[in-house]
Amino acid sequence: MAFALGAGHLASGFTSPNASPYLAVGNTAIDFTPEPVKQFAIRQFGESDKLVLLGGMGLVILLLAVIAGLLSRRTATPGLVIIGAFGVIGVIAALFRRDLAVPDALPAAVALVSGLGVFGWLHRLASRPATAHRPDGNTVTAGDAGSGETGGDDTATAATSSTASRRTFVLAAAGVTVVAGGAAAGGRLLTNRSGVDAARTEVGRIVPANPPVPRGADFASQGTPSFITPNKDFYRVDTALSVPRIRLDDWRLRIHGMVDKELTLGFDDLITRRVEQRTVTMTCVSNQVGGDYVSTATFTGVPIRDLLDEVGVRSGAEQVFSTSVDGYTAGTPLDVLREADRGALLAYGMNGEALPAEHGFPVRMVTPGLYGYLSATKWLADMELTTFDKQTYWEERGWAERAPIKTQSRIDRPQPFQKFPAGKFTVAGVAWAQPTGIERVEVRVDGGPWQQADLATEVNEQTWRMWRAEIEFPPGGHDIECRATDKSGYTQQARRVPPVPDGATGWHSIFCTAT
Ligand SMILES: Nc1nc2c(c(=O)[nH]1)N[C@H]1C(S)=C(S)[C@@H](COP(=O)(O)O)O[C@H]1N2
Ligand SMILES: [Mo]
Repeated sequence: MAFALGAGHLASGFTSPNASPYLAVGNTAIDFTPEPVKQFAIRQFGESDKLVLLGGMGLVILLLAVIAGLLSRRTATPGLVIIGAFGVIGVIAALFRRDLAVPDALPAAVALVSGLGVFGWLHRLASRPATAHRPDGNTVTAGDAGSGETGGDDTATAATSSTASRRTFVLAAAGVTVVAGGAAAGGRLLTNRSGVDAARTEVGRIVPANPPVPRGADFASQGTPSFITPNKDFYRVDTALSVPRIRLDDWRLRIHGMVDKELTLGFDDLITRRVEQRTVTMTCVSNQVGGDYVSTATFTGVPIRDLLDEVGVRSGAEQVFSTSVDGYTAGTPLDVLREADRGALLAYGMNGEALPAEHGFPVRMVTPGLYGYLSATKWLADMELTTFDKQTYWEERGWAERAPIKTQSRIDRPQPFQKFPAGKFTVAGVAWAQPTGIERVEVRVDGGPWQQADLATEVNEQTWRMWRAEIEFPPGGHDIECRATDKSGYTQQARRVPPVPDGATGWHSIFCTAT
């Protein structure tokens, strides 16, 4: 099993990284996982959900391999059948994935054939000792190729020879495992050959540095996040089991559908157009109240509005249906993309460097004020102007067609269940209401009167706003709650609404103890 997976991974280094049987099957498993299970996994494991899935798959495969081994004590057939079934599932998974083409079934086929071959060989080793010595000193050759059965008279022979053959088998199996590991590592190296790191350095040279953040834009020394989220800390949510690695020269973006004239752009074509820099707070629709799927960065890119003007949008078009290199799809409402002040970008720069591979290198969408799932396609490959009839990845799974970001606030200090000395204590946090902006944040303790918090300097209405309030805490346990009011006059309501289908709401509340 290990050899099959290793060989498949190596072969995927020559085709497409996602064609590795392990990843193709994992990605298919994600697609077929019922939405509630997915929600559960995201809640339980957060950004580690993919590692958990890959690890879980590993365990299941290991278990199956052990069972296959035990079933194959007499003949190789059960093991061959299980490996064969696995290989066929891998080939089918590769053939039916939207992000893979027919040649991408090759790694799974390599895994299938090599898995069968290696298993057959190991099985023969395990069941056919080469030579053995009878207790009486006569040398015999026991067993037939492929048959582990020994005659009734040869019990002693079988015992001795099985010790010898076991040693050979264990050595061979260990050797195969090492080769499998080497093959998997080789596949990884080949994948990285795409030179994404070098290309990122290259692109980084044309990304301007971030503008200075206004003084007082955060209360980081009092427990809020820094105003700009460093790229390495920026939240990450996507369906990609392995990060797509795209060579700059291979990247193309096609804009088509309900347009007057279709456009296909390479990276160099894109960056010759007018470029803007925008500081935006992004957040995920699956973010729970109080959650941390929210981050802020300065993005550099080409206004989507300009490109829409260039291709000439036909009347009747309702959304930009975008597709990523790995087959993810999203539908961004056209009216939002065409708003004069919205500033949706095809971004290639993030905080003064090229987009990190995890965040969509070379080009992604960024749309201020909309949840990421329908407005922020990473590893962008295609934009089609269509009507809302065309369903996207998350819509097919019950999420909303339109999803403006909901006004939200979060307490960052104290942390839940934190203990601190009774008396004056500064409670601090963050609030957001892109693209409207935050007007006011209030805090209350133990259901008492609302107290207005100090707001940090506003950077723009498309970003979060930090807040803090100094509060007197008598000794004992306390519930702290916060609520934000945005510039439209809307105040967050208490009732907790879960993330599905268009974003969570409700007041964040935490329990802490003043000692
Ligand atoms: N290709 C692709 N783009 C994607 C996604 C994805 O799964 N695949 N997830 C979206 C979601 S749900 C969110 S919230 C944002 C997150 O962007 P980030 O990972 O850079 O923070 O990317 C969006 N773009
Ligand atoms: Mo998201």
